Amino acid sequence: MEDVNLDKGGAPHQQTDAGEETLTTAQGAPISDNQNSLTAGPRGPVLLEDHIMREKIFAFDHERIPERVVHARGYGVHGHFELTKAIPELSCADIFQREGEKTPLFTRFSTVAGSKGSPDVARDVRGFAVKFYTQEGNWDLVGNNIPVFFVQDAIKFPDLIHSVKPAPDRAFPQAQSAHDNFWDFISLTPEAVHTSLWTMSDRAIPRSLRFMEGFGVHTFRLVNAEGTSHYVKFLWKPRQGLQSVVWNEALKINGADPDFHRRDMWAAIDSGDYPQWDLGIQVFDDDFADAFEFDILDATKLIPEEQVPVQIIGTMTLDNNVENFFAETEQVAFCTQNIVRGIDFTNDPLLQGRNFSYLDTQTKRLGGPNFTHIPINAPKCPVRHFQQDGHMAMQNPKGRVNYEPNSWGEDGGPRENPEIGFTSHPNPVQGNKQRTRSETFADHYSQARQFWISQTKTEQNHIAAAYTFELSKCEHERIRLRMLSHLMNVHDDLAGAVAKGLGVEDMPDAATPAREPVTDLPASDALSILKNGPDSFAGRKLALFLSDGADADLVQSIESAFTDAGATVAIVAPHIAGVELSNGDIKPADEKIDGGPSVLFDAVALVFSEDVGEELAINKPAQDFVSDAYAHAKFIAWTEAAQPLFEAVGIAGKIDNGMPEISTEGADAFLHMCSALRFWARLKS
Ligand code: HDD
Repeated sequence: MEDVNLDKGGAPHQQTDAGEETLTTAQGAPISDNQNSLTAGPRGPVLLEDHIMREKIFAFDHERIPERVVHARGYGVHGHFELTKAIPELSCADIFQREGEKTPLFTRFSTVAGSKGSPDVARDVRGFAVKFYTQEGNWDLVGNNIPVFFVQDAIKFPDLIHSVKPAPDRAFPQAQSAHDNFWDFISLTPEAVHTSLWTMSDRAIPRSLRFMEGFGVHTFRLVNAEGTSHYVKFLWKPRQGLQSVVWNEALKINGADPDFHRRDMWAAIDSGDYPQWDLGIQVFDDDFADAFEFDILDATKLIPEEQVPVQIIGTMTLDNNVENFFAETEQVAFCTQNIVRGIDFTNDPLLQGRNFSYLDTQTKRLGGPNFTHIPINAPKCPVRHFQQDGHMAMQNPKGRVNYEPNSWGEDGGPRENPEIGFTSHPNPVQGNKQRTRSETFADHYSQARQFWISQTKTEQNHIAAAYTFELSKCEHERIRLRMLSHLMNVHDDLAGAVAKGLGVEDMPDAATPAREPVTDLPASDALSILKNGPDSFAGRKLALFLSDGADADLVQSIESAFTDAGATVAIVAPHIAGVELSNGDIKPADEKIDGGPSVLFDAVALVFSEDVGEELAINKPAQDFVSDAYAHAKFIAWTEAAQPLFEAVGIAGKIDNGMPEISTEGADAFLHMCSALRFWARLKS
């Protein structure tokens, strides 16, 4: 029984599970009453003197800090990087020297356009930012789940972001690119066409943060102890395999569970199913750079893995959820300028601009220059310098010396060290000051076409459908047609499908390319999601939709087949209290049917008893559950009593090879079938 406290004469309050420690003010003074303000008499005014109430409300009023201007919605987790292949011949970075050594890290995933409270499965690029706490300083690899970017020069970034964010007059749409402003900007910025193919692909609606790749995007340098430099691209390859959802599913997930991605990450780590990514590098030299069809400084281009193979040098394991979201995920401050000895920048104009933006934005967001003192941002190696003071300074130099050089000998503090200190790679630079874009950046269509021809037919259909959806949200025909004029330079099939979807009969003239495409590039399998899926159902989630009287042996066999294989099983039932199985056992539910629609799961099994089939057939959430699973090409196992439900949603006559009737012996076969994740053949009919 909870203890209802009425002894203060004020409003009753309940104390459950009272702890031993005394509540205090921020100054450490014990508090006697946390329920009632100080008033003059029992019904009199609140006194200004109430320092306890004022302090509490003051702290509350100041709880929010500005959300990130982009990537506001994010989810961070702790983990470590283990080096599996030392590369001293390429880089003297301390983190790359000793095989088997683990470096702690913090990774934050995010969407770009939406505000902090926006839904997780918006169509958007995902941020993939990793802070490595190396023994020679923090290295931040601030990447995305898409290897290319919309614009080539940082000066265009504010326009790009303004165009995608809610329009300034009406403050909508939130977390969406499907509107005039975005497509107006993109269609007037041909360099963005390639990345727009990626964001119209299923890459932009990942099933889980665990099932997507990460890319450093820019070309960086690796520099070894002798000062020799190689170019490098960094890539993260998920050991879980790639997987995305389909658009109709994404729309429904956002309603059913706006926290779908963060919940999935939290649950995986909480249950000990730690996601892992291999860190890959593509290394190349000036000869390759000179011979490559595109400029390696152009962030709207990638280097196909077939041209420069990916070498795996280590593995990231994410194994620890944050203890406090604000302290860690919100206050973490990534800066592209945070590199370490052995890694260096290139002249990529997007990267150079970013190096200004991140430091600047953190100073604003976190209130001053001392954000490196916040534990999540503080290096885990010695930090010694003469920087001091400022808001919230927590690490000021001790003693009288706060300058350098000085003649105070051992008391003089830290000294510079050319032997181990950071030195910039001395690549020669010469040229007139000018505002210009190199001719070598001007082919905007070749890699977009390469991306298109590298996709499976299913993926191509999704891309064309996504452009059609987004452009159909543009009120102005000129914007729709202008975008179509670019797609005509990418591929006739794409332009034709989008034109058909939009109902365009008179095709516009194709856009005039800034430069004729340099080459007809071959397909690259690495660019497809479906060609790089997992080979098992591990890490995925099955919904086991049960009715009262469901066969207990069958339920048991499905549950153990899937959980033994590293998958999760959620029980969905008409009531949250659960169902009574055929053997009389009560099986509690994880979700009531209308709280657990099939869009939240990777595959579904319907295990009903004879006498409830008709009853479930008229249950609307049950109907949606089945018809969505069918429409989203999911594998559906069923027992005979599900037939009335199939009939009610019009699929009784369409049972296909992705819909096995299931018996106790069939659980393993169903599990095996589910490792293909979706039965795409269904959507072709
Ligand atoms: Fe950015 C945040 C990734 C271009 C300016 N960016 C931010 C985050 C990621 C990226 C993952 C979130 C970090 C976190 O979780 O806290 N940004 C990219 C990538 C880009 C890119 C991969 C292109 C290759 N960004 C870019 C440009 C600019 C910025 C060109 C400015 C000129 N980005 C910012 C920022 C943000 C940011 C305003 C907002 C919040 C923050 O930095 O910490 O500085």
